[in-house]
Amino acid sequence: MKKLSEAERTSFFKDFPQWSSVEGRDAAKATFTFKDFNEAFGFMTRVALKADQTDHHPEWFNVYNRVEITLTTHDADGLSQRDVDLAAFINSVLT
Ligand code: HBI
Repeated sequence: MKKLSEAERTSFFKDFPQWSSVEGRDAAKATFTFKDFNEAFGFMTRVALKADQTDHHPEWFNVYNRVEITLTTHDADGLSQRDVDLAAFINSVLT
């Protein structure tokens, strides 16, 4: 797995405005807020099944209706196309 190029990284953050870069780390983070825990966990379940299928897993943290997600590719030590694909899937689940 190779890291995104500088140009690919720039277009990722432009095309996925919910995601922002992480201080001191080649990663992207976003926070999503839902109506309640049921909706938050329903979302997490969809993302979890996708992560399992693709063998690419988010770092995430949930409190009640809030889900904080960090995407990075440990095997590449930075953002890769796999993170872009998972961010696109997350967007498709949200809309
Ligand atoms: N998930 N985010 C992320 N990054 C990885 O590099 C990764 C993963 N899930 C599984 C996985 N790598 C496997 O290829 C093994 O390294 C466990």
